[in-house]
Amino acid sequence: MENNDQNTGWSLLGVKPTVDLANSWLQGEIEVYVESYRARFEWPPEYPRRFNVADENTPWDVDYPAYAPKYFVAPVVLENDCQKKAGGWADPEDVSLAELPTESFEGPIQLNEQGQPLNPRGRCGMTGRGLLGKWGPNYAADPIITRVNERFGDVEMLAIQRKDNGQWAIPGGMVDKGEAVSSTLRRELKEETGVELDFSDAHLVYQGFVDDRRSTDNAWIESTVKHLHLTGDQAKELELEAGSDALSVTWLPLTELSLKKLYASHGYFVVCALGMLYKRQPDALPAKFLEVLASYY
Ligand code: RP5
Repeated sequence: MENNDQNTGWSLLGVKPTVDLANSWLQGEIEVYVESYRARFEWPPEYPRRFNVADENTPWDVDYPAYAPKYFVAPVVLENDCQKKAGGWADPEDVSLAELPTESFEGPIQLNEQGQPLNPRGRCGMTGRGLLGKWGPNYAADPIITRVNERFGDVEMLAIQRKDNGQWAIPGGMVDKGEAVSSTLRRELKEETGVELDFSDAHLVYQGFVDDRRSTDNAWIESTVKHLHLTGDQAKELELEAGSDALSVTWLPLTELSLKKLYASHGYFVVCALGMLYKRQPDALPAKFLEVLASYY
């Protein structure tokens, strides 16, 4: 693509980026693929230590007799067994009693000899469900809302600070049983930020595996990620109010550092969403932000 002032929108701040966009990942098709890293090397405080799995030993078809991960299921999951408690959100602990899907966004789901689903990114050093309610994929929805702060020229996202670990995050959440994902996106945004928005024109960024520290060999999160980029006037109308799951809510300025520090794969999702926006509408983002996008890898 030709790199000139007409088609790249440098005019918004009158500054040209210093990076070579011609050689950037932004030039190609933006295909979102999430690796498993946090799922192998991080875990919530209630988990036992993960068994350390080297990259080459993660695939299920690699023979790995020394593999000895701990089994862990959090008490809160057992207490919410849907076959024992009305309104329970978790599968029964006995996997043979659970209704397992045969495929997910990641393709057909493999089972091990005990009938337990196998994580599509391979071994991650712990078996059981940990803090996740479902055997196999646990579906989430992530609404990315961005704007350009006209006063400072920053690109900002509507972010919440999570109560469980204090990290900033997309205001997403789990899809309830029988709920349409479009409703989850709306509901979670409202519950966590106080903001009500319509997602019918939102752009689909990704559907698949999330690199979440709660993942195990047998339970993981897959999300539908959608993006809405608001005009300054649309964003001004919104009144932010942190919900009960959030410590706070803010328009978070996006920098290389703030993106890297976002929860799970959220920084990557936001970068991909804004890269896709840049391709649809090169004038939408200030030149100085293109440097942040271009240097993401
Ligand atoms: C992440 O966990 C997903 O991307 C989603 O944002 C979130 C859902 O979990 P809770 O916020 O409900 O804990 O993996």
